[in-house]
Amino acid sequence: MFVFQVRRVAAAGSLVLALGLLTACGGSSDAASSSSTSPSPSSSSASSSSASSSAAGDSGSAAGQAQTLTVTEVGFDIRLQSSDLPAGDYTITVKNEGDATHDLVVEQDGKDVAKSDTLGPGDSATFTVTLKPGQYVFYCSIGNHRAMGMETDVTVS
Ligand SMILES: [Cu+2]
Repeated sequence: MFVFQVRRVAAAGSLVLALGLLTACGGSSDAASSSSTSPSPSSSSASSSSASSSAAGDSGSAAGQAQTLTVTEVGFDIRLQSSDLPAGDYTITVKNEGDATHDLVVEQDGKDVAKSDTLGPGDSATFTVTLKPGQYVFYCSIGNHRAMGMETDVTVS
């Protein structure tokens, strides 16, 4: 009976040694803290759990994929493929295929949230905007173009 207990202690000791070797292999930066002689087994297990959490590393940012949208301005009309868009990050390309100078402004609840450069006839430009669920208006801010009909409602959901 006594011999059996001694063997169990020896086995436990070798297990601790093996775990120590594994820890040393896993994170060399924590070798100093794991090799420190701590008298109580509870504190040693706490240090090993902190070592494993530090090994998780940074997960990075899950950047959403930007969607592309093309808006064409012809005459005093603003045309886009769909006036119902899913929310997300957008890269909007504006093409001025008319004979006048135009731009494109993205307005939400009466506030401009994004704007393209001013485009001469035949020019195009790209800008980015994050569209959240809500009601938007895409319009041209040049002169009185908006009053002439250069605006279109867009629903983002
Ligand atoms: Cu215009």
